[in-house]
Amino acid sequence: MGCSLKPTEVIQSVLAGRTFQPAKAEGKAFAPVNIALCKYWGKRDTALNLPVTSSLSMSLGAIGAHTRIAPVDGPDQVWLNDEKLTDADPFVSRLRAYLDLFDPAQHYTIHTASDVPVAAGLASSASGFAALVLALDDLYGWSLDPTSLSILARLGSGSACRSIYQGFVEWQAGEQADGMDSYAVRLDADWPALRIGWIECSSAPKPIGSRAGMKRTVETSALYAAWPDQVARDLAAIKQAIAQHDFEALGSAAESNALAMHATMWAARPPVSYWLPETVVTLRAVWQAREQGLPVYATMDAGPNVKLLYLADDRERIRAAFPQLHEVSPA
Ligand code: 2P0
Repeated sequence: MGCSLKPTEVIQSVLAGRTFQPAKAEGKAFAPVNIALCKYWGKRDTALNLPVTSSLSMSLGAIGAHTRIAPVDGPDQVWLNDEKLTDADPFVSRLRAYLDLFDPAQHYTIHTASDVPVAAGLASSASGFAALVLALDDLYGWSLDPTSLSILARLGSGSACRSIYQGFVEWQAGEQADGMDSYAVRLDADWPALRIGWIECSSAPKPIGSRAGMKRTVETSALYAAWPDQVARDLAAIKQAIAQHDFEALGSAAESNALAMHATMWAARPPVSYWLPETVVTLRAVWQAREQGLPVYATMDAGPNVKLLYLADDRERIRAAFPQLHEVSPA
């Protein structure tokens, strides 16, 4: 439907005449990490990061990225967790490519501190791009609404559009070619007892990034055709489970959704596999604990580590069953 736009045209349209005149010396912002309960895997437009399906996530409260940005005359200067990065660093080139979409002539000093554990396989690009957009909005005094901020964050990294909000967040896939209807909304729901933790299976670099992994899956996996229907079912079940605080319904739909996403990857040619032997050992331990009566479910993203879903009341039993658990839940 409609006409596709270039990323620069989307930005011009969203900014609607706002200027690049700083309103203050430095823009500052925080954005949370989000963990998808119903996953985003596959794009219908790679330039605009438009997804094939909607997705639904939970933001992790105070865990995320803190970003400060100030204009400079010289070259860009980028610090990550107090370490100055070189221009050759992939983090810097990705930031620069994104900032070029706004104004290629403007350079910045950027400080980002991420309290996402580096080895966690928790999507740090999502909180990073969301914090960057919020910091630009602060610097230039744009006062954009959350929908506009979500669209801008999506152009940096798809899942970043969900990190504009706390709580439960749905990224509505939209249908338009220009993606102006593809942004995140916060669900009118909360569930303070719901917890997320993670178990490290490996800190080794991933064999393939999620961007290339999802492209290969869409292009070559015979199972990908079934993915949109699976998402439609899981999304409905997860939204209902959140509304009713039905933990078993939530956990079972979220776990099945994550495993189905990985099944589409395994069927790609060549296969996209993030799993290691430790991943399988951990998943089997989760299933065994559940069989023995412990309410715990697993979810996984584009990496070998396993995230656990559980309720606050079961925390001590979960810690006893999984002593290696890192608790990251919003609390
Ligand atoms: C998600 N992931 O929903 C899914 C589950 C990984 C597995 O969003 O190319 O870094 O920047 O749009 O957002 C990771 O993909 O990809 C991701 P781009 P992104 O959380």
